[in-house]
Amino acid sequence: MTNPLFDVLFGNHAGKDTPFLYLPDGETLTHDRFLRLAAQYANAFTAAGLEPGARVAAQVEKSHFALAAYAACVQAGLVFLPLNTGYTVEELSYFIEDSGASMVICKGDRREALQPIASKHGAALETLDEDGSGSLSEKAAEAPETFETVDRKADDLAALLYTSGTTGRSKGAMLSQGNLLSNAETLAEHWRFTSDDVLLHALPIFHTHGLFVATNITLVAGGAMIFLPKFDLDKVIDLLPEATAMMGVPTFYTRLLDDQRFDKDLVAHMRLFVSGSAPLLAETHTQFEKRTGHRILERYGMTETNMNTSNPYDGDRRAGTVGFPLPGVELKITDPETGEELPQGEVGQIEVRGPNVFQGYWQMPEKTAAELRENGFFITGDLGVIDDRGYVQIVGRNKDLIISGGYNIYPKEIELVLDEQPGVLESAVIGVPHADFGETVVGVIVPEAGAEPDLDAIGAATSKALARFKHPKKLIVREELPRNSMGKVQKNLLRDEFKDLFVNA
Ligand code: MCA
Ligand code: AMP
Repeated sequence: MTNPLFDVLFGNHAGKDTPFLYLPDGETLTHDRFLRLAAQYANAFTAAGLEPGARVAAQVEKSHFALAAYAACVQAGLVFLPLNTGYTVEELSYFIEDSGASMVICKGDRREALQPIASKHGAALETLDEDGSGSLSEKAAEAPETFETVDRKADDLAALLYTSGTTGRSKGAMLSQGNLLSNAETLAEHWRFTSDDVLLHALPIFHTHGLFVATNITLVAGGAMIFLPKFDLDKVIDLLPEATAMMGVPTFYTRLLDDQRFDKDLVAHMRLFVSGSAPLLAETHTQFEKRTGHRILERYGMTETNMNTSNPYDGDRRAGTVGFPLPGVELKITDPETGEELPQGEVGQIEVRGPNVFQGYWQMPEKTAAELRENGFFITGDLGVIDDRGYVQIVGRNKDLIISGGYNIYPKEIELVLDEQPGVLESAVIGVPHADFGETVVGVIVPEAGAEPDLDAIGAATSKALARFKHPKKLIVREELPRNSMGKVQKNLLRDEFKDLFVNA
């Protein structure tokens, strides 16, 4: 028996003194040292009574300790549930309850606020700060540096990642060992990663992009990562000469292009820049090539599916497209009404099937049935078209979603909060173009008859309920919302009206 994900990502590197992580303080962590640290955390988890299959929810800052906690979960057969560090206590409460997490790991300064919630739901609470301090590390420090890897099968769950939904209720996407491993192996090969690669890692590690794409691929290849706590323009520019590859959301690339230090010489030795999580403007692609001589490789994925398509490594990387379905992934464009496949060249909804596609939504069989067909095709909610050369182009979304700086925001979640505020009759939340984040959030509020809603108080209520990146950058008061003859709010009219709020300012 084996643990396929652990064996390939981590076990293969046991005993290797090759560099794995270049840390911000100048220290280099070898693959072997990292594995010994992970084994200590795995021992700490087991000593706390966690059984294979138990969920471990972690809201911790990015650090090699946090990454070791992920590796430890894989080794101990636990289901890793990473959470955006921006989530409020109210948001966390839902994830802890819904997932039935057996352990919650948080920053030290969150312990007090989370203790009652963890206790209420019977979860153990441990702390872990970015410098490695906290109760989890204290327990791990006492533990042996070896751990007997727990057997797992390809269809056992490895991770639970929450993704918001159009109803405002987040859904836990269940990702199996096989989902993560197949995609990491495919991408490592497709993008030619080897043990010589050094990936400049500036993404957060609580999402698919930073954890399952950037990190898992590097691990499959046995390469190394320059592990930055976050995207810091000066640091990225300083460190690019040490790297061979970088992955980022479009905001990374527009910020780099806005800086004159970012030029051909700085990236002469780089072999690959990958973009995803949000649309990369064709203009950014073109400017990037002009400035650096590199063509960004754009790919397309989702939390539920990992990566689905990619532009070619060799061959034409076409601006404004997300390339071809990855090996082993089937993609079709269907009529949203009938589900029938459409002829090439017609716009429809994108559906995908393959070993990358998740196992369903945690304890939400109806939602799973609505989006994951019995024949294995997953309805992505993205609208696309396949061009005459087979490249997939994403032309829009069939779901009410805003992507700000690579973070997904579902308007419904914000509307539910706004609608509850005193003096508010109803609201509509829309995404409008934003020069830095691609899109940003605007809230349109309709007051109750005779009421004058207090916008400061509404801002404060939003802060308590929702992570900062979801807050409307502007609240606008309107007498009424535009509606069609069926009574449906015409958000397209609002988006059009406010489209210049953040681009021409
Ligand atoms: C930070 N802020 C944001 C965002 N990030 N507001 C809107 N959208 C954002 N994305 C807010 C903070 O709350 C703060 O607000 C202010 O902006 C500055 O915060 P700071 O941390 O300094 O921001 P930053 O460092 O400039 O961050 C911007 C960023 C970051 C570098 C673009 O958001 C980022 O790393 N994004 C990557 C997201 C990602 O990995 N997505 C992948 C999801 P205030 O000043 O008001 O307090 S996975 C996925 O989508 C699929 C599967 C896929 O295909 O990959
Ligand atoms: P998430 O909810 O974080 O899983 O985000 C998945 C969504 O991000 C997809 O359904 C797309 O709408 C969007 N997305 C990811 N990559 C791209 C891309 N390269 N171009 C356009 N949209 C993308």
